[in-house]
Amino acid sequence: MNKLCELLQIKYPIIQGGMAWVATAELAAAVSNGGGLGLIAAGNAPADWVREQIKLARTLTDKPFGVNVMLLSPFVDEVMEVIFDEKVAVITTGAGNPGKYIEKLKSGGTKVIPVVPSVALAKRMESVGADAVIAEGTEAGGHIGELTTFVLIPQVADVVSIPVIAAGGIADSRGVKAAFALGADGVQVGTRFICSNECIAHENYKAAVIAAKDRDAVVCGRYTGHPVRQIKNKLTKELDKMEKENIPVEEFEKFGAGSLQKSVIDGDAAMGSLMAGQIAGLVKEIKPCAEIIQEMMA
Ligand code: TUI
Repeated sequence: MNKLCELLQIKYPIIQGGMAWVATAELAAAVSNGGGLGLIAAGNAPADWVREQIKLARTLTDKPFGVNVMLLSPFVDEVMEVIFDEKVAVITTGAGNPGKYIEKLKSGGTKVIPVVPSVALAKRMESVGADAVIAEGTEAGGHIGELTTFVLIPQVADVVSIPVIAAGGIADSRGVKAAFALGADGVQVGTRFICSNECIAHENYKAAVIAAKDRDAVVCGRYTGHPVRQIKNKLTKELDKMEKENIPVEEFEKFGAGSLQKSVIDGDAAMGSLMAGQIAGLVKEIKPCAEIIQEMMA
């Protein structure tokens, strides 16, 4: 049996990316019901919201699912408490080092799978008890690292013995095959699941992903130290202008704050942040999660 499927007790080695606002209990349950691992994205949400979503997901699926924790969230400590209390099967983490939470989570039976943008962090995570790592290339959407999936996966696979999950640029069966050829034990898929029937994102957001061409998912805010990949629109043009003019980072971040909710919930495709990976260019239609998974495993 595949190492990742065995670890997570799932049918297919596909896990869903943690996408703030987009990845609710509905999406998580649909991916898990399709045989992958669905995740609720905690994003910057308060702990009570996360608890409600976990309870909702339990009414929608009897399969394992997880929570994605964004480590820069102001509520991260409370969210970790909820995850411990609710005995969530697995968490993935992003935008930081989850080391200080691992021991307690594992004592409660929660598996911990950090996203790592480098070989060094992959090794460190294995040494502090991570159950697997997600090696995420710069092709991914949202907050990204520097290295491409193609160079990161084999280098991480060479130095850790825990399962390696490839992320960034994977949206069909060719991407899955390539990831396995590079040494991965599984894949994480984000952008492709935005365009699923079960995803609650506004139809304008899904339409923007479908309309995106190969070079449309651009990076903004490199100068802040927290670069974010999103689909080109009025917002990214204004952010690029602010970056060129060297506007203070706090002002830049204040300007972008709340823009993800604008796109995902309000459907504002001009001034909302349309976070998506480079592979958006390959996504052409909206389908049920189970079909997306079947096609990727074909
Ligand atoms: O986290 C993501 N994607 C995200 S988080 C997010 S919310 C946000 N928005 C603006 C700025 C910052 C965050 C939107 N999309 N993907 C996983 C990921 N993790 N990408 C990169 C990293 C990462 C970076 C540094 C993981 C660990 C890390 O470690 C630094 C350290 O502490 O050693």
